Amino acid sequence: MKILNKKTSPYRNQRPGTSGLRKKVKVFQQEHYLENFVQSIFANAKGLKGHLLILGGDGRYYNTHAIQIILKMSAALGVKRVIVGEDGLLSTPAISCLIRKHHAAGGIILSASHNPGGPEGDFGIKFNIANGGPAPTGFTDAVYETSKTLYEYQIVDCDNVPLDKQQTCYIGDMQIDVIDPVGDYAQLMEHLFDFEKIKSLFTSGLFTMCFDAMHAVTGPYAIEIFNKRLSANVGAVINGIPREDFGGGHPDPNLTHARELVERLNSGPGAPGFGAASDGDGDRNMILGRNFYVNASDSLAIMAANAHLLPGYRQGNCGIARSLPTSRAVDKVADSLGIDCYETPTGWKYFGNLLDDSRITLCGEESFGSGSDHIREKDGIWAVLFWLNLIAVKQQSVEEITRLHWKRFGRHYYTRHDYNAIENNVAEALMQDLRDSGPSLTGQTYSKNKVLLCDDFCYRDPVDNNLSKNHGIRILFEDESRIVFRLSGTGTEGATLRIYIERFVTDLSLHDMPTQTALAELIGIANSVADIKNRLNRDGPDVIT
Ligand code: VG1
Ligand code: CO
Repeated sequence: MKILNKKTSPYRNQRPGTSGLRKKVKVFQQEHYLENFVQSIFANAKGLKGHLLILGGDGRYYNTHAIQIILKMSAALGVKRVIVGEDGLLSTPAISCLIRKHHAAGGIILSASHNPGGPEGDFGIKFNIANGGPAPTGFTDAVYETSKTLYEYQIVDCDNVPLDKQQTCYIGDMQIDVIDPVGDYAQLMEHLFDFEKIKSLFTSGLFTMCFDAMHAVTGPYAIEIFNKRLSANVGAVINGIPREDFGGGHPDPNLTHARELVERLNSGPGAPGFGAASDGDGDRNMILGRNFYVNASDSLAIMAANAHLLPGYRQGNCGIARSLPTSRAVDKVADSLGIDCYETPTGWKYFGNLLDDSRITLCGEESFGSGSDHIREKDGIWAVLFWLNLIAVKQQSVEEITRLHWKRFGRHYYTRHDYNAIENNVAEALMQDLRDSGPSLTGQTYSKNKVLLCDDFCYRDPVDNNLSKNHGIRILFEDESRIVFRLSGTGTEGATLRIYIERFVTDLSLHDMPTQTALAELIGIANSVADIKNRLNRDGPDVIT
């Protein structure tokens, strides 16, 4: 085995964001760009040498190219064995599952999640640690520091490894197992949910579903689990073949991007009773009923309130966590169950310690993400199975389950307004001004609604005591309404401003308003407090979810 010492020079823009390093494909195609970042990971991931690495991605353009490079660099590092998905495919939750199942030292995930793919699209790379979850910020900060002074990397000079069939091969002493990407994950799902009961929904002939894999990585998982193991109806999986460019679409499961699915669910009495979609790397989910949309924060709350009804969660929740911008619907459930509810910064990495320390069972984010202690990533197919199992147990529709939940706990109207590709300095100034003016908002009244608190969210991890700051400006009102402002950490073009708005309504007669109408007053307050119109010079948000 011939190890080459390659000379390189550092790139200055390799700081990982909310979920790994994400850049345009064109950026990753610069000479040594990917190699530099991988070497920076290897320099900090001390456990990899002599151990097992899990490797795969969401199938987007550049995925297999990156896998070949990483395999050759892993052999140069002295990794003992690599498990890689056939055709280079592994969903993010499947990688988390495999790391845990095979006691790997870590995993590398190649994905830019819900960002578009193809040569003009985005690419990304993320390192997960031995617990199966995203590396914590201490690690990603260290990787960034290394990348700034990196002048050399090591790679084996050898042929590409065939990834198109399941087999075992070697680079030098390093064993490479090309495996079925679905098997281990599907087995874990069977352990958590009552597949027989879900199957009886479909065999009754009265229930149909439609899952939109959005031409991304969940296609093979959905076909194996929904079609083969659960005998779902014909047409249960659409867009099920992964493509390098996601069929030219945007693999983001929301009402804007999963339009084909939404149209099917809204197509009248013959429409499927259940609809769902996942994102590029399979960790997100959107849940729909016939002509009915469940927002992700409500979905988390409903799961938390009903978990004890499902086989994998019979013992109930030991606690719950949600990210800061996620609505407080789940807090009401935690209150009623008498368990802790943790509020964390955005990004799954902040749930890892809480899960490892058995402080929480379920956790989730407003951005179409939910998960549990079964792995250390959010999990799209898992959420779909959770809902299917719940429907099978309750024998109620998605809409009935959701409305009864609102009746019991109150309804949290919720929306997120995104302004994309803003100039960085404009976005930074907007946030800084909010930070500066925040304290003076406390005590002020807007449309009879008093501001109880305005601050920049800080989080002290209760397990390792680490403090992390500046995670978003939150304005809390007396009537439990809330506005949160933060900048995205996953975009690849300028800055993205996210404004999250929620309002809590207990009065049943007010549970039928269109969301944007119910929130109109608060949206107005948010826009005026941040002076959106003047600063951004736009008519409205680019994406509303
Ligand atoms: C977004 C979401 C966040 C999520 C992250 C990764 O981050 O808001 O909730 O954890 O994407 O999701 P940001 O910083 O752009 O708001 V994904 O499916 O990568 O894996
Ligand atoms: Co994702």
